[in-house]
Amino acid sequence: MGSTDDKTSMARGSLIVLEGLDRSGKSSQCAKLLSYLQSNGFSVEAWRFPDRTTGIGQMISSYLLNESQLDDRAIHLLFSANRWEKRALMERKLKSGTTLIVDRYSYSGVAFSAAKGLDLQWCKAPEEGLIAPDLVLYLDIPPEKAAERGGYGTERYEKLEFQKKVAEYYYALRDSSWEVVDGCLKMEVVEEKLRELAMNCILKCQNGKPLVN
Ligand code: DGP
Ligand code: NA
Ligand code: NA
Repeated sequence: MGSTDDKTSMARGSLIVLEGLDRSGKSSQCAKLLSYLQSNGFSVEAWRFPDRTTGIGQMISSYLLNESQLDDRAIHLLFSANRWEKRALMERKLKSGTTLIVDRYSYSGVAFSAAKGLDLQWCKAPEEGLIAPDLVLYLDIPPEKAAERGGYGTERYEKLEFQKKVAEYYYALRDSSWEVVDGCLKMEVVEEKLRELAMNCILKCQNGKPLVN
């Protein structure tokens, strides 16, 4: 179209979230997607939640490493607060045209806590008002298969029975922003699918799809 030197008409970036069980391949796919988009000239950053670098993030990290104990609801609210403390920066980045590739977001927040037996609606409440993802790429892998992949580490949630429950909640949370990608396909095939879905999303956002909470 015409000139875009008016700042208010600058194309915004996309909020693209990757979700999946532990060991689903999310983190490596985030890195691959980031470098693909960067090498194609897009303004893009990789983020992750929990962001363990903040004060709240350090409390979360110590909990995940079983170095501290916290009430289930208290840790739920800390995970959520960790997303809230980054919200303003997230909005600025998106509005200034930067696409964010985010490893985990509110869906992890709800699925992991609901899997402990907390009420689903209670779990969702503190996530309300965070920026809604434009696209959620769910890497779908059977919990048994994830457990085999080099084994789990020692973090709190990396146990097969628990991950099975998390998977059930993830399925219950699917909405129109989701694209489910078979995480058992060859890595290169998954990579290609994610590229295509991400590119479509970025173009829609550039063409004026609004940013919503
Ligand atoms: P990661 O750094 O992506 O490996 O995540 C660490 C662990 O924390 C992983 O088992 C998933 C879990 N997790 C991530 N976000 C949340 C959240 O918001 N709430 C809860 N309860 N768990 C989360
Ligand atoms: Na993990
Ligand atoms: Na990860």
